[in-house]
Amino acid sequence: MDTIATAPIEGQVPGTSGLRKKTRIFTQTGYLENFVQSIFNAIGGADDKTFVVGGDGRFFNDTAIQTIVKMAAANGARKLIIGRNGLLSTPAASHLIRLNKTDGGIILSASHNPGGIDEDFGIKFNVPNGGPAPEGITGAIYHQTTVLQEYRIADVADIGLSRDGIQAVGAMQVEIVDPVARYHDLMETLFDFDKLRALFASGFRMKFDAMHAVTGPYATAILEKALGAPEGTVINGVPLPDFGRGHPDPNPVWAKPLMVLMMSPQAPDFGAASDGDGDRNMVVGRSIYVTPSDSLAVLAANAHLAPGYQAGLAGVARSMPTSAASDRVAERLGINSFETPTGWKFFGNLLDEGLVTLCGEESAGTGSNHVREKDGLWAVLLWLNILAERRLSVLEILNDHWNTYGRDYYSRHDYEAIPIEAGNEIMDHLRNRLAELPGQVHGDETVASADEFSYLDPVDGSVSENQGMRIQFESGSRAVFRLSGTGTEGATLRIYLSRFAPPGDDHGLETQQALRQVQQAAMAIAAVQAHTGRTDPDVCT
Ligand code: VG1
Ligand code: CO
Repeated sequence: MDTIATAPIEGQVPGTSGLRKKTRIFTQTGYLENFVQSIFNAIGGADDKTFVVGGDGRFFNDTAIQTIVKMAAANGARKLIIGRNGLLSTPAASHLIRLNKTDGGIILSASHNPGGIDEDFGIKFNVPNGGPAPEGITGAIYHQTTVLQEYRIADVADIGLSRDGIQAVGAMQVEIVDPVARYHDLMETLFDFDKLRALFASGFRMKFDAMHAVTGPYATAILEKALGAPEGTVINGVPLPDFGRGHPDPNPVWAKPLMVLMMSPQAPDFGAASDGDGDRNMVVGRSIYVTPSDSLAVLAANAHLAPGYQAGLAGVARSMPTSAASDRVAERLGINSFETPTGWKFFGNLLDEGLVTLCGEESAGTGSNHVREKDGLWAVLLWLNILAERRLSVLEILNDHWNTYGRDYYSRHDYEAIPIEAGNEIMDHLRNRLAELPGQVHGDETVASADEFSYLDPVDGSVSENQGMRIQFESGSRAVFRLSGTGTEGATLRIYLSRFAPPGDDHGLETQQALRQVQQAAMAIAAVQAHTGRTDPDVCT
């Protein structure tokens, strides 16, 4: 074992979902090592502990895993459970942590950010409940990075990652496992696989775009092999270190070819995509894109049709910028609903306490109490189970939903890579004017209320402040402003827009058209053009 002297490295601050940086930063000597040692230090050492380790297969994944193996051994860990070839989707890692009752896990991913030597890399620590470390722990990890003086690493050869089974690294055991098998078992307990097989046998057709990311093997094993969907149902199914030079973000912009197919006369019945690490999902029907906020609401309203949820739901939680569509369902069902800050770590306590069963975010994340991460393929299977039971098209299901609950028109506008100062100025400027905004008229909108969201966790009493500016208009529309916590270049301003059309209203408007009025008011209030020179967003989802 070697103890290597090091010094704190600036800026190792975990964001919304772990530490994300340019790959070239992560590959600098000591960068990964410092952060991994800081994780171990923050949790009281790794001695005699067991961890799950895996990642989304992006460039540097395997090298990073070899480093983590040597560091875990030198820090006295008892055992590591690693996905074959270093691959584990984020939800599968969460499941393995829970199933094996480990002391946590280390997940290597920058999720929806592109991969490669000139792109992004990331690392995060998950706690024993299988979920992302809460702020108390990420804060402790960051503190460790600022005082670190040494790290421990065993001077041993690389291990083999390609063959399942147990091997020894000094006194530590390493078990290489099939990344898909246990996850597949779990899905079988939640969904009616016979019914899904019958659905595909009856001629139902879908395309699942794995975006050359980690979900390919999971989707192929479950959709094609277990459920009998025709070969070719899963496209871009082989994980690649650079995601085929794509941007593994399942939204209408980055999953464009799938969108084009689904809007064409050749469209199959159902389309779906997932992100780099498999925790996000996009759902699209023939000629209809389902916003993630609507998807959460539809899943909440119909989950009882799947065996795993037939007893009903305890409640539904959504992140604050997500539309209120799921609140309306919870209200009608008479179950709990919660509004949390952005990031899956805030759902953990609610799930652990049994206060909610489903959770979701507007950024294409949906999940349940089966793991403690959002889960892309799970959401797709739940949709399929609902479609198999209801025998309606996606469009019919949405129309029915909107007729019952009303429609929340929704879109997120991202202004990417703006100067960090400009991003901060916009937020400061908004914060300073919150008190004077109510009553102001901007274009056709009048501000009803304005505040900065902060969250009091009802389970552990922790408070998370500065979680975004909310502006509610008298029309019922809403605009929310946040700075992204996952980017690696400058700042990304996210403007979340929504407008409610009650049952009976026109639900057939084009989304951006429906939101134009609130968008113009939002741009004026935040003075986006004055601060950034930008008039249009880079990405609208
Ligand atoms: C984004 C999303 C957020 C999500 C996070 C991690 O964060 O908005 O909803 O939880 O990514 O998702 P931010 O801070 O950039 O807005 V994943 O799939 O990238 O781990
Ligand atoms: Co992800």
